[in-house]
Amino acid sequence: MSALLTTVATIAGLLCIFADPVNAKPGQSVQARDVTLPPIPGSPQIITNGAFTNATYGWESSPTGKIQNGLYCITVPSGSAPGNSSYLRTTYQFLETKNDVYTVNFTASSSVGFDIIVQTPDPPLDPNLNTTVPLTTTPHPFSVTFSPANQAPNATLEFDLGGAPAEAQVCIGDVSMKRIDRSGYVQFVGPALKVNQLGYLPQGPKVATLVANNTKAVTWSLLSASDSIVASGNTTPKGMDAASGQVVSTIDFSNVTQDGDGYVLTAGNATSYPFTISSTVYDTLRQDSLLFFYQQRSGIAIDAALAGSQYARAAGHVQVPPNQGDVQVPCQAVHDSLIAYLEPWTCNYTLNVTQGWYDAGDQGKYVVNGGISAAQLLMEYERTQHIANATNVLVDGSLRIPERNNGVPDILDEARWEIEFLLKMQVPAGSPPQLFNGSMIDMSGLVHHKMHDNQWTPLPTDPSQDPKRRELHRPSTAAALNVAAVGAMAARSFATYDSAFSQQCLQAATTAYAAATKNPAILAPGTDWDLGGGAYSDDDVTDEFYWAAAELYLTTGQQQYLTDLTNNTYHTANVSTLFTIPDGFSWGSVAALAQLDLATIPSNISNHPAIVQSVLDAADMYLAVQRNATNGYGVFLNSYPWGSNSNNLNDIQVVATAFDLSGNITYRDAALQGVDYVLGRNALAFSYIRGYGTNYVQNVHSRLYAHELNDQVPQAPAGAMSGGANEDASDPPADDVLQGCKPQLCHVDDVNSYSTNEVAINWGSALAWVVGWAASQG
Ligand SMILES: *[C@@H]1O[C@H](CO)[C@@H](O)[C@H](O)[C@H]1NC(C)=O
Ligand SMILES: *[C@@H]1O[C@H](CO)[C@@H](O)[C@H](O)[C@H]1NC(C)=O
Ligand SMILES: *[C@@H]1O[C@H](CO)[C@@H](O)[C@H](O)[C@H]1NC(C)=O
Ligand SMILES: *[C@@H]1O[C@H](CO)[C@@H](O)[C@H](O)[C@H]1NC(C)=O
Ligand SMILES: *[C@@H]1O[C@H](CO)[C@@H](O)[C@H](O)[C@H]1NC(C)=O
Ligand SMILES: *[C@@H]1O[C@H](CO)[C@@H](O)[C@H](O)[C@H]1NC(C)=O
Ligand SMILES: *[C@@H]1O[C@H](CO)[C@@H](O)[C@H](O)[C@H]1NC(C)=O
Ligand SMILES: *[C@@H]1O[C@H](CO)[C@@H](O)[C@H](O)[C@H]1NC(C)=O
Ligand SMILES: *[C@@H]1O[C@H](CO)[C@@H](O)[C@H](O)[C@H]1NC(C)=O
Ligand SMILES: *[C@@H]1O[C@H](CO)[C@@H](O)[C@H](O)[C@H]1NC(C)=O
Ligand SMILES: *[C@@H]1O[C@H](CO)[C@@H](O)[C@H](O)[C@H]1NC(C)=O
Ligand SMILES: *[C@@H]1O[C@H](CO)[C@@H](O)[C@H](O)[C@H]1NC(C)=O
Ligand SMILES: [Ca+2]
Ligand SMILES: [Ca+2]
Repeated sequence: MSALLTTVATIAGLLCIFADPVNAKPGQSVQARDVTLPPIPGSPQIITNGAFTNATYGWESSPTGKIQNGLYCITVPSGSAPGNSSYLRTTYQFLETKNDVYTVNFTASSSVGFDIIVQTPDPPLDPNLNTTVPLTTTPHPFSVTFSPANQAPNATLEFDLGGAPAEAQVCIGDVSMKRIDRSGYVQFVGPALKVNQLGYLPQGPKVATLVANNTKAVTWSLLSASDSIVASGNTTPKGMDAASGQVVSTIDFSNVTQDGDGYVLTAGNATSYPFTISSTVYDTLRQDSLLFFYQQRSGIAIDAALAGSQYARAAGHVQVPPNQGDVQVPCQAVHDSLIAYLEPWTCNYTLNVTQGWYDAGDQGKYVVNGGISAAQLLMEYERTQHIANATNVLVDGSLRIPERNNGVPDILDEARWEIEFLLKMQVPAGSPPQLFNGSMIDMSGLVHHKMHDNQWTPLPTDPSQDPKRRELHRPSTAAALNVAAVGAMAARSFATYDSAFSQQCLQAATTAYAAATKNPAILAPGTDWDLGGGAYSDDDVTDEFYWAAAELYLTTGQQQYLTDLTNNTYHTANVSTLFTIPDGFSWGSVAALAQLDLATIPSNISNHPAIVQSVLDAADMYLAVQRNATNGYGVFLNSYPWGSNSNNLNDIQVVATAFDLSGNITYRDAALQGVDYVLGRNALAFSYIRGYGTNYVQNVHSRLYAHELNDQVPQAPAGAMSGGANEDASDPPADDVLQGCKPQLCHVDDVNSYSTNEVAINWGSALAWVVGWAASQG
């Protein structure tokens, strides 16, 4: 998850207009939340004496100026260089909070027209505001909005007046700065009748949720696009849904199997959003969920002909200025590694670590998160090789990616873009020893945990324009085991298409596994955080050892890996240890991935029936969550952590695999119902998937798609998924508008809400696996 990726923004010189944060649709009734919100702090004036009513108090200038008609006027000499040789500035005792939003207003004129710079410098970090405004002889009001990349206490606001073409009298007044005021925000929860806004499979379950503050059944009707009643019945009152605090009833119209678009459900006064019934309802999303990965690619130009002109961009991080990475990337500089590892770790080589996918809303590349993401794509492919009646539809030519028509299934091509990056992160054989806990040790064959900028970059940032130093962080056992597991998986799937690459993957995997076995406790620490990236720390790598041994055994059949995996404590652990609620599995808890593959992929393992049973038991555990009387939305969640949509989807992968293994239709129906949640059958009647449904996500947190901050960049492409409700949401918009929220309502569709609305590859891979499976049920 990108939970630890507290992303931030320097919006240098960004003038922007904000979309109305209230995502209300005309003609729809709006239910206000019934929790009482504490007052929002408001937006007090940040600048002291900005109207110069108290002489020059709080301001300093060079040269000295004087107050004239309520403006501060300075005679600026000609010829001085642009910059701060001549300036007017004030310092405010105020914290500029990263990812919050500020507006600065002022009025200015100059006797000689020229451009001045308005800045909030905070060296050595980039200024949060750095913009140019054109002065003319007429006093003109200016308004500049910016969203800080960096926390800046006691920042300075500075008007840099150098660069006048001739001696000029510059006058500035009415300086005002305020934080965004969200006090008018009303959360939109959509119509009271919540459906999967994309639609339902004809031969699948069809369940909707009605929010109605009573416990009596009411009549529901299903209307076709031509308004005729197709079916009707009575709602089933469920009482209070614990996660939303809403009193709900459910509607089951599973027996309707007639294809059609534009169906709506009605009950009481409520009318649902429209939806489709079709066996192909998931087919387009199956592709779009994978195109998200193409658009996250590093090291390759994104082709307008494939992605659409609005998503075309130059290759990111190929060391074409201003990029410093990712072709010869050094290890972290000692002044930062002292903070990250409490000792001066570094290395004296550079690696070419181009390619891979940008992790999330940021542009770092993290091996453990890239590992699980590539693994889920490989699992989506491998499922079609081993499960009866499942066929790979994501064949060569099926996706709009550069490798269409190269003879290799496109889903494998997409995974390979990440796998090639993962292999490049391996410490070269024979590398000099590196510092760990005071000793110099041989880390050859281990894998660098991550690579990213040494400081946060603004929203938006085009990856080709990122000027920051990119750095390798310390190798870790967990990263090595990810490469071992994913390398082994890739070796299997690529064997028939590219035996050289298959061999290369297996070689990297066995080398990484051996290095991890030799160095079993080089852990990624939580202290390696906020230096331009997230920590992805993990204190327990027993599960990573289990996953790596399982995948290497499935690929090679070798006794050494079988011995290691059967001896691993996870092999016979309780189902609730192997598969956790609500996580299912995650980048740091991968034991379940081992069991899913040991159950699915043929091998000679002796306790195969027990492993299959373990997956079925896990599915039963999730079914109990879904069927809990207090769960009105059919979701596999009983808590809502950061990226909760991915937790639900990973749980679905387990339940769907239980169906694949057993053919038991109960698992199939449960899994399909779980998918409805992310597409709108939720307390917010909100589709978290861009372009799918009616009321879908607009403002995901991403440097690529920060349209809300700059209309020169696009909104996210169809198929991009928001992380979703987070009961511990904390970021500037969430802190303003989600105080006291019920877990399932803790979401705000705001570009700065990284804790509820970010995109991430490991969430996208969960979506891809699940919709690939759901599409196969049509
Ligand atoms: C006005 O300026 C004086 C210093 O010249 C300062 O002592 C005083 O606090 C200021 N008044 C206000 C209201 O800021
Ligand atoms: C401010 O922006 C200008 C032009 O965009 C750039 O030349 C300058 O280096 C920036 N200043 C800082 C301190 O980053
Ligand atoms: C900010 O200014 C206040 C008041 O002058 C001071 O107490 C505080 O230490 C300053 N904070 C920082 C981080 O400089
Ligand atoms: C800036 O000016 C606009 C337009 O007059 C006004 O709506 C806004 O509140 C002002 N903002 C600040 C921070 O003074
Ligand atoms: C729902 O019913 C409860 C108990 O009857 C009542 O306290 C509450 O105000 C009602 N809520 C709404 C939104 O009508
Ligand atoms: C499905 O069941 C409902 C309620 O039990 C009934 O009204 C409807 O006619 C049935 N529809 C079909 C297509 O069988
Ligand atoms: C339905 O709408 C009518 C008229 O707008 C209103 O009087 C009634 O209370 C509503 N019923 C419910 C259950 O909301
Ligand atoms: C870095 O890797 C890329 C992709 O594999 C390759 O095209 C490029 O030539 C490499 N650059 C160097 C300097 O090795
Ligand atoms: C595969 O499809 C056949 C024919 O549709 C069906 O009889 C069989 O049950 C299916 N098997 C599984 C495991 O779904
Ligand atoms: C790299 O570091 C090792 C030991 O830390 C040292 O022996 C070696 O000379 C260094 N190589 C270079 C090229 O600096
Ligand atoms: C099994 O694991 C234990 C530690 O959990 C270890 O001490 C033992 O050597 C391992 N046995 C084998 C055969 O690898
Ligand atoms: C059902 O959910 C409630 C509320 O989340 C929880 O307290 C209870 O333990 C759950 N019951 C079961 C059987 O899981
Ligand atoms: Ca292909
Ligand atoms: Ca772990």
